[in-house]
Amino acid sequence: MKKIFSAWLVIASLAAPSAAWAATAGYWRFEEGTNGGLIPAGADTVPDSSGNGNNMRTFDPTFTSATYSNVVSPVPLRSGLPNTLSLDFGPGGDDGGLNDDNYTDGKSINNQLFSAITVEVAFRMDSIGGFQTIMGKDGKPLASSPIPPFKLLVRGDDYPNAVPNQLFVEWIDGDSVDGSDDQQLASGQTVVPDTWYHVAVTIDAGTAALWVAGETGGYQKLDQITGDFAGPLGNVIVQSNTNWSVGRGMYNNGVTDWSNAHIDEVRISDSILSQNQFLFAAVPEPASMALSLFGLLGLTHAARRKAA
Ligand SMILES: [Ca+2]
Ligand SMILES: [Ca+2]
Ligand SMILES: [Ca+2]
Repeated sequence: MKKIFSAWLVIASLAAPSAAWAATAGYWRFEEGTNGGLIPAGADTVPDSSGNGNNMRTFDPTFTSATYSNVVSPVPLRSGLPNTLSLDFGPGGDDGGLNDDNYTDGKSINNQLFSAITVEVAFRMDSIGGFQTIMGKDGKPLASSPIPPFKLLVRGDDYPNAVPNQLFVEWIDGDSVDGSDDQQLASGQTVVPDTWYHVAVTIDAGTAALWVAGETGGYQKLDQITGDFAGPLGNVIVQSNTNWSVGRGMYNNGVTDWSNAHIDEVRISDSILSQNQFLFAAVPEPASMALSLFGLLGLTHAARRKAA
């Protein structure tokens, strides 16, 4: 028994270094408010729970504040932390406009260069129609393109492949010189309202992937591309000292594409997280559960035989 225990310790310590490499750059949980309440005026009003001080703010809560809501994802967080509030963007709360956002005004994450990145967010559309950005990074890094550094949105058209209202990710990679550095991932599925989607976008120097889990089932890799994404400093997203934003995006250097959606648990990590490190404890369908259980039983059986 002791032997087995120390063997596990060795395995655990071997595994530890890679776990330590993964660091959270920013994690906005929206747990700080009260149901039905607004974001207060001023700086640092939407705290970053990563400890890195990348707090967000809203522009002016008389009209740009999302409303704290107790409508949250039915899928629990992998961390085991309770999730009680999201932010409801769009009409209602402060005013009737589609004009809510919050952003990392002047924070260090704006300048952070990622040699690998995982961007995670959960959202539930309150309505579908038009281009609606869930989160993004502001700016217009290329003279030849209106695209901001990063944008995760539900499209208002049927691009690509004639699939209406897809989840779409677009970013300008690190060695940005022209429009060919505008990279895209698409879900291939129409987003429907009143349903939670849990998204993880992973980008390193050579591969980018779009993972999505719904309200049931595990995370699924819906798209993957390969390319040359790293810039001279190793950064896989173009260098630009601009805000990360939630609730809207940018186009041609102007704020736009506001969303009517509940958005929650936004996390940016400085490495590629694996499927079993993603934010939500999305459980695979019974069929694949049975398969992995079968695999486990097989392993136990093999171990027994070895022991015997
Ligand atoms: Ca939350
Ligand atoms: Ca508003
Ligand atoms: Ca809304």
